[in-house]
Amino acid sequence: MTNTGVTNTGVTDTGVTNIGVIGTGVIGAEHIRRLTTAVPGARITSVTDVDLDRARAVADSLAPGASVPATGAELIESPEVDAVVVTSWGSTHRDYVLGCIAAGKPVFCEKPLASSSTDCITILEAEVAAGRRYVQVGFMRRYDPAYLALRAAVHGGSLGAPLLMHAAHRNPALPAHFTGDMVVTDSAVHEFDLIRWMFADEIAAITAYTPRRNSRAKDGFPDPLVLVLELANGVLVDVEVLANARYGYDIRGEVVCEDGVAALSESAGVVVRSAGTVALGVPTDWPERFAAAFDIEFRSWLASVAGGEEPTGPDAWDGYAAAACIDAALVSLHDGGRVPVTLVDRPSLYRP
Ligand code: NAD
Ligand code: ISE
Repeated sequence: MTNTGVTNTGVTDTGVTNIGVIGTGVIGAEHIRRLTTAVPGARITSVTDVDLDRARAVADSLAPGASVPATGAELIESPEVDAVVVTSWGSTHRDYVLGCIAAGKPVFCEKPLASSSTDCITILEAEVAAGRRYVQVGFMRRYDPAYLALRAAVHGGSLGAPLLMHAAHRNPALPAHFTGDMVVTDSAVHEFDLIRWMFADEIAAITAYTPRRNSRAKDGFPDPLVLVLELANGVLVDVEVLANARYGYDIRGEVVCEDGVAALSESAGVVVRSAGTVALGVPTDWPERFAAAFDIEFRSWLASVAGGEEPTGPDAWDGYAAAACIDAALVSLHDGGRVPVTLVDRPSLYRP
Protein backbone atom coordinates (compact mmCIF):
# COMPACT_ATOMS: atom_id res chain seq x y z
CA MET A 1 0.00 0.00 0.00
CA THR A 2 1.44 3.38 -0.88
CA ASN A 3 0.41 6.84 0.14
CA THR A 4 0.16 9.04 -2.90
CA GLY A 5 -1.14 12.21 -1.25
CA VAL A 6 1.48 13.20 1.28
CA THR A 7 2.33 16.91 1.33
CA ASN A 8 5.42 18.52 2.81
CA THR A 9 3.50 19.35 5.99
CA GLY A 10 3.38 15.66 6.90
CA VAL A 11 -0.32 15.37 6.20
CA THR A 12 -2.20 13.92 3.25
CA ASP A 13 -3.85 16.27 0.80
CA THR A 14 -7.19 15.10 2.15
CA GLY A 15 -6.30 16.64 5.52
CA VAL A 16 -5.88 13.28 7.24
CA THR A 17 -2.59 12.34 8.91
CA ASN A 18 -1.36 8.81 8.27
CA ILE A 19 -0.13 7.37 11.54
CA GLY A 20 1.95 4.32 12.38
CA VAL A 21 1.80 2.80 15.87
CA ILE A 22 4.69 0.81 17.38
CA GLY A 23 3.54 -1.35 20.31
CA THR A 24 0.01 -2.72 20.33
CA GLY A 25 -0.37 -3.61 24.01
CA VAL A 26 -2.81 -1.97 26.41
CA ILE A 27 -2.17 1.69 25.69
CA GLY A 28 -1.26 1.13 22.03
CA ALA A 29 -4.70 -0.38 21.46
CA GLU A 30 -6.30 2.42 23.55
CA HIS A 31 -4.62 5.09 21.42
CA ILE A 32 -5.51 3.35 18.14
CA ARG A 33 -9.14 3.21 19.25
CA ARG A 34 -8.93 6.86 20.27
CA LEU A 35 -7.35 7.94 16.97
CA THR A 36 -9.93 6.02 14.92
CA THR A 37 -13.07 6.94 16.89
CA ALA A 38 -12.59 9.96 19.14
CA VAL A 39 -10.02 12.22 17.48
CA PRO A 40 -10.70 13.50 13.96
CA GLY A 41 -8.00 13.87 11.33
CA ALA A 42 -6.07 10.62 11.83
CA ARG A 43 -5.83 7.39 9.89
CA ILE A 44 -3.95 4.38 11.27
CA THR A 45 -2.09 3.08 8.22
CA SER A 46 0.46 0.81 9.89
CA VAL A 47 0.95 -0.98 13.22
CA THR A 48 3.62 -3.29 14.56
CA ASP A 49 4.78 -5.01 17.74
CA VAL A 50 7.51 -7.53 18.60
CA ASP A 51 4.52 -9.81 19.03
CA LEU A 52 3.37 -9.69 15.40
CA ASP A 53 0.32 -11.85 16.09
CA ARG A 54 -0.85 -9.25 18.57
CA ALA A 55 -0.19 -6.47 16.06
CA ARG A 56 -2.22 -8.33 13.40
CA ALA A 57 -5.07 -8.96 15.83
CA VAL A 58 -5.17 -5.29 16.87
CA ALA A 59 -5.02 -4.17 13.22
CA ASP A 60 -7.86 -6.54 12.30
CA SER A 61 -10.11 -5.36 15.12
CA LEU A 62 -9.27 -1.65 15.40
CA ALA A 63 -7.61 -0.55 12.14
CA PRO A 64 -8.67 -2.83 9.30
CA GLY A 65 -6.44 -2.37 6.26
CA ALA A 66 -3.44 -1.15 8.24
CA SER A 67 -0.20 -2.79 7.18
CA VAL A 68 1.80 -4.81 9.74
CA PRO A 69 5.53 -4.43 8.98
CA ALA A 70 7.92 -6.83 10.68
CA THR A 71 9.77 -4.16 12.66
CA GLY A 72 9.34 -0.70 14.09
CA ALA A 73 12.26 0.51 11.96
CA GLU A 74 10.39 -0.53 8.78
CA LEU A 75 7.24 1.22 9.99
CA ILE A 76 9.14 4.47 10.60
CA GLU A 77 10.64 4.38 7.10
CA SER A 78 7.35 3.49 5.40
CA PRO A 79 6.03 6.11 2.94
CA GLU A 80 2.52 5.36 4.17
CA VAL A 81 3.42 6.72 7.63
CA ASP A 82 3.57 10.51 8.17
CA ALA A 83 3.80 10.49 11.96
CA VAL A 84 4.53 7.83 14.55
CA VAL A 85 3.04 6.88 17.93
CA VAL A 86 5.43 4.86 20.13
CA THR A 87 3.63 2.74 22.73
CA SER A 88 6.07 -0.11 23.23
CA TRP A 89 7.88 -0.70 26.55
CA GLY A 90 9.88 2.23 27.86
CA SER A 91 13.23 0.50 27.35
CA THR A 92 12.57 0.44 23.58
CA HIS A 93 11.54 4.09 23.14
CA ARG A 94 14.98 5.62 22.57
CA ASP A 95 15.79 3.86 19.31
CA TYR A 96 12.34 4.42 17.83
CA VAL A 97 12.39 8.11 18.73
CA LEU A 98 15.88 8.51 17.24
CA GLY A 99 14.67 6.69 14.11
CA CYS A 100 11.78 9.13 13.73
CA ILE A 101 14.05 12.17 14.15
CA ALA A 102 16.43 10.74 11.53
CA ALA A 103 13.48 10.16 9.17
CA GLY A 104 12.16 13.69 9.82
CA LYS A 105 8.81 12.40 11.12
CA PRO A 106 6.88 13.74 14.13
CA VAL A 107 6.74 11.22 16.97
CA PHE A 108 4.39 10.97 19.92
CA CYS A 109 6.23 8.83 22.48
CA GLU A 110 4.50 7.47 25.55
CA LYS A 111 6.31 8.09 28.81
CA PRO A 112 9.06 7.51 29.78
CA LEU A 113 10.93 9.13 26.88
CA ALA A 114 13.80 6.66 27.45
CA SER A 115 15.12 4.43 30.19
CA SER A 116 17.83 6.80 31.40
CA SER A 117 18.65 10.48 31.36
CA THR A 118 21.76 9.62 29.30
CA ASP A 119 19.55 8.15 26.58
CA CYS A 120 17.35 11.25 26.76
CA ILE A 121 20.42 13.45 26.21
CA THR A 122 21.13 11.46 23.03
CA ILE A 123 17.59 12.35 21.88
CA LEU A 124 18.08 16.04 22.76
CA GLU A 125 21.33 16.06 20.76
CA ALA A 126 19.62 14.46 17.76
CA GLU A 127 16.85 17.08 17.75
CA VAL A 128 19.31 19.94 18.22
CA ALA A 129 21.35 18.60 15.27
CA ALA A 130 18.15 18.33 13.20
CA GLY A 131 17.37 21.96 14.07
CA ARG A 132 13.76 21.39 15.12
CA ARG A 133 11.62 19.53 17.62
CA TYR A 134 9.90 16.35 16.43
CA VAL A 135 9.13 14.73 19.79
CA GLN A 136 6.11 14.99 22.05
CA VAL A 137 6.08 12.90 25.25
CA GLY A 138 2.85 11.36 26.59
CA PHE A 139 2.55 13.31 29.83
CA MET A 140 -1.21 13.55 29.41
CA ARG A 141 -1.92 15.00 32.84
CA ARG A 142 -1.05 18.44 31.43
CA TYR A 143 -4.25 18.14 29.35
CA ASP A 144 -6.49 16.90 32.17
CA PRO A 145 -9.29 19.42 32.82
CA ALA A 146 -9.02 18.95 36.61
CA TYR A 147 -5.25 19.54 36.69
CA LEU A 148 -5.64 22.51 34.35
CA ALA A 149 -8.22 23.99 36.75
CA LEU A 150 -5.90 23.35 39.71
CA ARG A 151 -3.02 25.07 37.93
CA ALA A 152 -5.25 28.02 36.99
CA ALA A 153 -6.36 28.36 40.62
CA VAL A 154 -2.78 28.22 41.93
CA HIS A 155 -1.63 30.88 39.48
CA GLY A 156 -4.86 32.89 39.45
CA GLY A 157 -3.52 35.51 41.86
CA SER A 158 -6.01 35.16 44.73
CA LEU A 159 -4.26 32.36 46.67
CA GLY A 160 -0.85 33.96 47.04
CA ALA A 161 2.44 32.16 46.55
CA PRO A 162 2.35 28.34 46.53
CA LEU A 163 4.28 26.82 49.43
CA LEU A 164 3.79 23.06 49.26
CA MET A 165 1.77 20.30 47.63
CA HIS A 166 0.44 16.93 48.77
CA ALA A 167 -0.01 14.41 45.96
CA ALA A 168 -1.14 10.79 45.82
CA HIS A 169 -0.92 8.30 42.96
CA ARG A 170 -2.87 5.22 44.01
CA ASN A 171 -2.97 2.32 41.58
CA PRO A 172 -5.56 -0.41 42.17
CA ALA A 173 -2.85 -2.90 41.13
CA LEU A 174 0.08 -2.78 38.72
CA PRO A 175 0.58 -4.85 35.55
CA ALA A 176 2.20 -8.28 35.95
CA HIS A 177 5.30 -7.24 33.96
CA PHE A 178 6.12 -4.41 36.39
CA THR A 179 9.35 -4.50 38.39
CA GLY A 180 9.79 -2.63 41.67
CA ASP A 181 11.72 0.20 39.98
CA MET A 182 8.81 0.73 37.57
CA VAL A 183 6.84 2.19 40.49
CA VAL A 184 9.23 5.10 39.92
CA THR A 185 9.93 4.91 36.16
CA ASP A 186 6.34 4.26 35.05
CA SER A 187 4.11 5.60 37.85
CA ALA A 188 5.91 8.36 39.77
CA VAL A 189 7.35 9.78 36.53
CA HIS A 190 3.94 11.39 35.93
CA GLU A 191 4.31 13.37 39.16
CA PHE A 192 7.80 14.54 38.18
CA ASP A 193 6.45 16.09 35.00
CA LEU A 194 3.22 17.30 36.55
CA ILE A 195 5.01 19.11 39.37
CA ARG A 196 7.54 20.76 37.03
CA TRP A 197 4.57 21.94 34.94
CA MET A 198 2.39 22.95 37.90
CA PHE A 199 5.06 25.19 39.40
CA ALA A 200 7.01 26.10 36.24
CA ASP A 201 10.22 25.15 37.97
CA GLU A 202 12.74 22.32 38.02
CA ILE A 203 12.92 19.70 40.77
CA ALA A 204 16.20 20.19 42.63
CA ALA A 205 16.35 17.17 44.96
CA ILE A 206 14.43 14.00 45.82
CA THR A 207 14.27 11.86 48.94
CA ALA A 208 12.53 8.48 48.91
CA TYR A 209 10.91 6.89 51.95
CA THR A 210 9.51 3.38 52.24
CA PRO A 211 7.07 3.25 55.14
CA ARG A 212 5.61 0.07 56.64
CA ARG A 213 5.28 -2.43 53.79
CA ASN A 214 1.93 -3.39 52.38
CA SER A 215 1.50 -7.09 53.16
CA ARG A 216 0.37 -7.51 49.53
CA ALA A 217 3.57 -5.95 48.14
CA LYS A 218 5.47 -8.13 45.68
CA ASP A 219 9.15 -8.82 46.45
CA GLY A 220 11.32 -5.87 45.53
CA PHE A 221 8.40 -3.45 45.30
CA PRO A 222 8.51 -0.19 47.28
CA ASP A 223 4.86 -0.28 48.31
CA PRO A 224 3.98 2.21 49.63
CA LEU A 225 6.54 4.71 48.39
CA VAL A 226 6.73 8.31 49.52
CA LEU A 227 8.85 10.78 47.58
CA VAL A 228 9.67 14.24 48.86
CA LEU A 229 10.48 16.59 46.00
CA GLU A 230 12.21 19.93 46.55
CA LEU A 231 11.75 22.52 43.83
CA ALA A 232 14.43 25.03 43.01
CA ASN A 233 12.14 27.83 44.31
CA GLY A 234 11.67 26.13 47.70
CA VAL A 235 8.22 24.59 47.14
CA LEU A 236 8.11 21.15 48.78
CA VAL A 237 5.94 18.31 47.41
CA ASP A 238 5.18 14.97 49.04
CA VAL A 239 4.03 12.21 46.71
CA GLU A 240 2.49 8.96 47.91
CA VAL A 241 2.58 6.11 45.39
CA LEU A 242 0.57 2.97 46.08
CA ALA A 243 0.91 -0.18 43.97
CA ASN A 244 -2.03 -1.99 45.59
CA ALA A 245 -4.75 0.48 46.50
CA ARG A 246 -7.37 -2.09 45.50
CA TYR A 247 -10.35 0.28 45.96
CA GLY A 248 -9.77 2.08 42.65
CA TYR A 249 -7.44 4.47 40.84
CA ASP A 250 -7.14 7.58 42.95
CA ILE A 251 -5.12 10.58 41.83
CA ARG A 252 -5.00 13.39 44.35
CA GLY A 253 -3.36 16.77 44.56
CA GLU A 254 -3.63 19.63 47.02
CA VAL A 255 -1.60 22.82 46.77
CA VAL A 256 -1.13 24.91 49.91
CA CYS A 257 -0.61 28.60 49.18
CA GLU A 258 -0.06 31.67 51.37
CA ASP A 259 -3.72 32.73 51.25
CA GLY A 260 -5.61 29.50 50.59
CA VAL A 261 -5.58 25.90 49.42
CA ALA A 262 -6.59 24.45 46.03
CA ALA A 263 -7.18 20.74 45.45
CA LEU A 264 -8.38 18.34 42.76
CA SER A 265 -12.05 17.68 43.48
CA GLU A 266 -13.16 14.32 44.81
CA SER A 267 -14.88 13.12 41.69
CA ALA A 268 -15.97 14.29 38.26
CA GLY A 269 -18.98 11.95 38.41
CA VAL A 270 -22.29 11.91 40.27
CA VAL A 271 -22.81 12.05 44.01
CA VAL A 272 -25.33 9.44 45.26
CA ARG A 273 -27.16 9.96 48.55
CA SER A 274 -28.86 6.79 49.73
CA ALA A 275 -29.48 4.73 52.86
CA GLY A 276 -27.83 7.28 55.11
CA THR A 277 -24.62 7.61 53.08
CA VAL A 278 -23.16 9.89 50.45
CA ALA A 279 -21.19 8.02 47.76
CA LEU A 280 -18.84 9.16 45.01
CA GLY A 281 -17.42 6.92 42.30
CA VAL A 282 -13.69 6.18 42.13
CA PRO A 283 -12.27 5.52 38.62
CA THR A 284 -11.30 1.92 37.94
CA ASP A 285 -7.89 2.75 36.44
CA TRP A 286 -5.96 5.29 34.34
CA PRO A 287 -7.88 4.76 31.04
CA GLU A 288 -11.07 5.93 32.75
CA ARG A 289 -9.57 8.68 34.92
CA PHE A 290 -7.61 10.30 32.09
CA ALA A 291 -9.85 9.53 29.07
CA ALA A 292 -10.57 13.21 28.40
CA ALA A 293 -6.92 14.16 28.88
CA PHE A 294 -5.78 11.57 26.31
CA ASP A 295 -8.36 12.80 23.77
CA ILE A 296 -7.32 16.45 24.19
CA GLU A 297 -3.64 15.48 24.11
CA PHE A 298 -4.02 13.76 20.73
CA ARG A 299 -6.15 16.56 19.26
CA SER A 300 -3.41 18.98 20.19
CA TRP A 301 -0.63 16.78 18.82
CA LEU A 302 -2.47 16.14 15.55
CA ALA A 303 -3.09 19.85 15.08
CA SER A 304 0.65 20.51 15.23
CA VAL A 305 1.44 17.59 12.91
CA ALA A 306 -1.21 18.62 10.38
CA GLY A 307 0.09 22.19 10.41
CA GLY A 308 3.67 21.02 9.87
CA GLU A 309 4.57 22.76 13.14
CA GLU A 310 6.64 21.72 16.10
CA PRO A 311 4.56 20.07 18.83
CA THR A 312 3.25 22.32 21.60
CA GLY A 313 3.03 19.64 24.30
CA PRO A 314 5.66 18.17 26.60
CA ASP A 315 8.89 17.96 24.62
CA ALA A 316 12.13 15.99 24.77
CA TRP A 317 13.51 18.41 27.38
CA ASP A 318 10.52 17.58 29.61
CA GLY A 319 11.16 13.88 28.98
CA TYR A 320 14.81 14.39 29.91
CA ALA A 321 14.06 16.40 33.06
CA ALA A 322 11.64 13.70 34.23
CA ALA A 323 14.29 11.04 33.51
CA ALA A 324 16.80 12.97 35.63
CA CYS A 325 14.24 12.86 38.46
CA ILE A 326 13.87 9.10 37.91
CA ASP A 327 17.65 8.72 38.27
CA ALA A 328 17.69 10.68 41.55
CA ALA A 329 14.61 8.92 42.97
CA LEU A 330 16.06 5.48 42.24
CA VAL A 331 19.39 6.36 43.89
CA SER A 332 17.54 7.61 46.97
CA LEU A 333 15.29 4.54 46.99
CA HIS A 334 18.19 2.09 46.80
CA ASP A 335 20.95 3.92 48.68
CA GLY A 336 18.93 6.25 50.91
CA GLY A 337 19.26 9.95 51.55
CA ARG A 338 18.50 13.18 49.74
CA VAL A 339 19.72 13.10 46.14
CA PRO A 340 20.17 16.27 44.06
CA VAL A 341 18.70 16.26 40.53
CA THR A 342 21.34 17.39 38.07
CA LEU A 343 20.49 18.69 34.61
CA VAL A 344 22.64 19.57 31.62
CA ASP A 345 22.30 23.09 30.20
CA ARG A 346 18.99 23.54 28.42
CA PRO A 347 19.53 23.94 24.65
CA SER A 348 17.85 27.01 23.18
CA LEU A 349 15.68 24.72 21.02
CA TYR A 350 13.66 24.01 24.17
CA ARG A 351 12.06 27.23 25.31
CA PRO A 352 11.31 27.53 29.05
P1 NAD B 1 1.96 -3.42 27.36
O1 NAD B 1 2.91 -4.43 27.90
O2 NAD B 1 0.50 -3.66 27.50
O3 NAD B 1 2.24 -3.16 25.82
C1 NAD B 1 3.53 -2.92 25.31
C2 NAD B 1 3.63 -3.57 23.95
O4 NAD B 1 4.90 -3.25 23.40
C3 NAD B 1 3.53 -5.11 24.02
O5 NAD B 1 2.55 -5.54 23.10
C4 NAD B 1 4.93 -5.57 23.64
O6 NAD B 1 4.94 -6.79 22.93
C5 NAD B 1 5.39 -4.41 22.75
N1 NAD B 1 6.83 -4.31 22.62
C6 NAD B 1 7.78 -4.56 23.53
N2 NAD B 1 9.00 -4.34 23.01
C7 NAD B 1 8.81 -3.93 21.72
C8 NAD B 1 9.67 -3.53 20.68
N3 NAD B 1 11.00 -3.51 20.83
N4 NAD B 1 9.11 -3.15 19.52
C9 NAD B 1 7.78 -3.17 19.34
N5 NAD B 1 6.91 -3.54 20.29
C10 NAD B 1 7.42 -3.90 21.47
O7 NAD B 1 2.35 -2.03 28.06
P2 NAD B 1 1.48 -0.71 28.12
O8 NAD B 1 0.81 -0.62 29.44
O9 NAD B 1 0.66 -0.56 26.89
O10 NAD B 1 2.64 0.42 28.17
C11 NAD B 1 3.36 0.78 27.01
C12 NAD B 1 4.01 2.15 27.24
O11 NAD B 1 2.99 3.10 27.50
C13 NAD B 1 4.96 2.21 28.44
O12 NAD B 1 6.02 3.06 28.15
C14 NAD B 1 4.09 2.78 29.54
O13 NAD B 1 4.82 3.49 30.53
C15 NAD B 1 3.20 3.72 28.75
N6 NAD B 1 1.90 3.94 29.40
C16 NAD B 1 1.49 5.20 29.60
C17 NAD B 1 0.29 5.44 30.25
C18 NAD B 1 -0.16 6.84 30.53
O14 NAD B 1 -0.96 7.02 31.45
N7 NAD B 1 0.32 7.83 29.81
C19 NAD B 1 -0.51 4.37 30.66
C20 NAD B 1 -0.06 3.09 30.40
C21 NAD B 1 1.14 2.88 29.77
C1 ISE C 1 0.79 3.46 33.78
O1 ISE C 1 1.85 3.06 32.92
C2 ISE C 1 0.51 4.89 33.58
O2 ISE C 1 1.20 5.63 32.96
C3 ISE C 1 -0.56 5.40 34.44
O3 ISE C 1 -0.89 6.74 34.13
C4 ISE C 1 -0.04 5.31 35.85
O4 ISE C 1 -0.98 5.84 36.75
C5 ISE C 1 0.24 3.88 36.20
O5 ISE C 1 0.78 3.82 37.49
C6 ISE C 1 1.22 3.26 35.21
O6 ISE C 1 1.29 1.87 35.46
